[in-house]
Amino acid sequence: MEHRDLSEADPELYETLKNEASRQEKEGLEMIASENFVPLQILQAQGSVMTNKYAEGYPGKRYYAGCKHHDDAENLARERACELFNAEHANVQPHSGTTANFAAYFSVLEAGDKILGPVLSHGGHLSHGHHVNFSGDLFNFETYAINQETERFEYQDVLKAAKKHDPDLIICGYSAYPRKVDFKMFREIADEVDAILMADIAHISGLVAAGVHENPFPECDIVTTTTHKSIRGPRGGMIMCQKKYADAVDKAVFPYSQGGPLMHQIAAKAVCFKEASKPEFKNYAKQIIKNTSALAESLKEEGIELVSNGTDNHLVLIDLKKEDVTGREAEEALEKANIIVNKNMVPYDPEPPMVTSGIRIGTPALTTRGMKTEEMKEIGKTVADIIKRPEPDVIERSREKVEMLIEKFPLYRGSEVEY
Ligand code: DSN
Repeated sequence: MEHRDLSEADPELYETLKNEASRQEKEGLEMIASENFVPLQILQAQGSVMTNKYAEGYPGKRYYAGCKHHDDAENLARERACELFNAEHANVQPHSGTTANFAAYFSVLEAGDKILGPVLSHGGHLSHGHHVNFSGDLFNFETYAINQETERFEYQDVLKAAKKHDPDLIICGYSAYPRKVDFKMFREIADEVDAILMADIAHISGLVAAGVHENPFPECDIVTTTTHKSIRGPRGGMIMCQKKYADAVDKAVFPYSQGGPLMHQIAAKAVCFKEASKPEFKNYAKQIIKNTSALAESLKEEGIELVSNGTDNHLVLIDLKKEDVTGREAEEALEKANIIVNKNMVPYDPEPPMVTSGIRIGTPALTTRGMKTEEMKEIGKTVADIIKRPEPDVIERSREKVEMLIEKFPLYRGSEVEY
């Protein structure tokens, strides 16, 4: 086998990687709430020899020989996850958040069982019962809604839905909800109807790990997450649970829904959990909250409406119903100014999903770059300017401001990361 530098072995692909590195470094304000930038140590683990091995099974019980170092890596990831989240058991093998949810459902339910989840346009995820997803196809999903007045999930509404539908499992935790998730409230409701309680903390796991958001344990029975959002690790998923569900969860991941684990990703998850346990990460998570709050205040000062009138976490959801632009138009205009966000349904949205009346904006990635509240205030004003008047002169002026801002906050520049 010939080892060659990627730049020589595959110049076309190398060029593509360089282009993407350059885009991330210089071309835009990354404000998609689910994205982040990982440190070099995560990239190293992901690009390691751990990719070369099949390791079906779990530490100490593999289907192939030669897994002793893979056992060490997976044990590190599992133990660190349990410590970080105060969990009794962790399965770090899910390839993604959606496959984690698949396995989590099937660890305690059978196809056709009833799940109560959020109305999807009220902050849920495709894998929380959308009809185009396995979840909506295989399970009997019923929903609870955001309260139209407070624009939050309220006890009486969720309880009413739970009593009406009598679900086997209730799911809480969202992709586009700017407020804290009240796990105690959900536990009370789950107990009322004798349902299993599952939380999907994919978006907020970094905040939970750092202690700036309530922990879903001990209230929740099963908790799923991705590892690449606010927790700033490699792309992947994870399931944590109370001990009594450990065997069922492990079996539902392998052999029920996955084959060989992606051991290079699992090695990087171990690194991620170590990073997330450090005091620096706590400061990072606190800064995310301060930054999002500054962004929200600045948008409100410019007359922009926010769902629930603010935020407790890493994202704001702009409600554009009273503006002259749709979510799609705002997303496109902001992209022209190199502000990267996504259009998003807002609760009770009159527009379809490809148009929407909302914009979701998150701060984890820019906080990783080192931006603070001052920059967030400036960004809030710029976003508001574009929403109010998405004309070429405003976009051009904003693009120049964005360029100057990015220049001051290097990402991988100066490090060993080449692509
Ligand atoms: N795509 C993720 C998000 O943006 O929330 C969820 O999978």
